[in-house]
Amino acid sequence: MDLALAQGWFAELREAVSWKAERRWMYERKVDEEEADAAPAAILQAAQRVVSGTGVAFNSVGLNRYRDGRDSVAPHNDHLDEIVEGSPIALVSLGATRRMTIRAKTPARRWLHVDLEAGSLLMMSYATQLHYTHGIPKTAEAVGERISLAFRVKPPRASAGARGLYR
Ligand SMILES: O=C(O)CCC(=O)C(=O)O
Repeated sequence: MDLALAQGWFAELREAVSWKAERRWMYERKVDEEEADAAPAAILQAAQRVVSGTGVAFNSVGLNRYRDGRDSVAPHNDHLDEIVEGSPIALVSLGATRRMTIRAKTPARRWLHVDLEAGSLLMMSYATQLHYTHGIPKTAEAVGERISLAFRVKPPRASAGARGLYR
């Protein structure tokens, strides 16, 4: 993706989103729902690009904000009861590059590192969640702020909250 676009989305989301601590603020929506107006434009644009580029009908996006190298996400797999079976997860990265560690759950626990650069899209398959953990470790390096958008396909009931767009 164009770096200038990624930088624009980053700047908009920093301002428009009421961040709680450093992470996790969840929008649940369908791209064509009328409540879509309530989401920041950057989220709608990103959702449209990710849906059209991947062909996957993502209907949920979770936001994570890493203020600096001390903010991290422990190794985990996504809650499989909260996503449609077989559906992938897409991560869009904005801001500073952070390194993700992906590690097999079973011996010999093979691992790999992926540098998540601004404007990049990382797709993780459903099977990845069964067999691997992923996390963003802390780093002592002087890194700037990062925001990631995690797109998921949630079952209809889980995505139809009382408040429609938000959950
Ligand atoms: O920030 C990221 O790219 C990873 C986020 C993550 O692991 C998650 O939302 O489950």
